[in-house]
Amino acid sequence: MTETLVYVGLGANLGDARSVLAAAYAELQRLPQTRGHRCSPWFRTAPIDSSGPDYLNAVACFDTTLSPQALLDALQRIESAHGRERPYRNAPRTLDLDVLLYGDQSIATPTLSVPHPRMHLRAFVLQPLEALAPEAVIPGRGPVSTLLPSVAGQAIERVD
Ligand code: A4P
Ligand code: MG
Repeated sequence: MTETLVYVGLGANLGDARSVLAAAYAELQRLPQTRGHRCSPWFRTAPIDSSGPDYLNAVACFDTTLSPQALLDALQRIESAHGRERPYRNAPRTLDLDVLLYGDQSIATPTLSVPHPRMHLRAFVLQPLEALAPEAVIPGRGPVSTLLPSVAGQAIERVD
């Protein structure tokens, strides 16, 4: 089966966000049918269209033979294992894992929209993505480097 390079957004703003993100990335590395994992630096970011404490965000990438839906299912299992609850849309969350990019594919099903429909508007996605893959291109939106200036007003700082 063909391998596809996928990008996954990681975010947390409740509880011990550092431990949760570290555990989530370790779990991504253990997912079957995945290899070659890499993770961006971590960033502290102000909530966008959301409330609560600052978020910790990162972007990971890896090669996988999982289908887009199987990947989403795996991400949702990891979220649930970290006590993710969904009281309302954009509620603060212990862990959010989003499929950002699945190769250069555009996907629109009832459960999955790829590229993630809001990723090009968000510094908390674009800045880690650029740090991980400066050459990345968002299908239908363009190179990440050309999108970054439009989100320059959003508060974000790299965490060491
Ligand atoms: N779904 C469709 N497409 C996708 C995709 N590409 N990746 C569906 C993941 N899921 C996708 O998601 C609801 C449903 O979207 C899923 O069941 C899936 O079938 P969810 O994670 O349960 O709900 P959500 O997190 O409230 O929605 P979503 O779309 O992840 O929210 P956003 O738009 O990503 O916003 N501010 C900062 N600073 N940092 C953040 O990380 N995150 C959000 C979440 C808002 N503000 C933030 C941050
Ligand atoms: Mg989500």
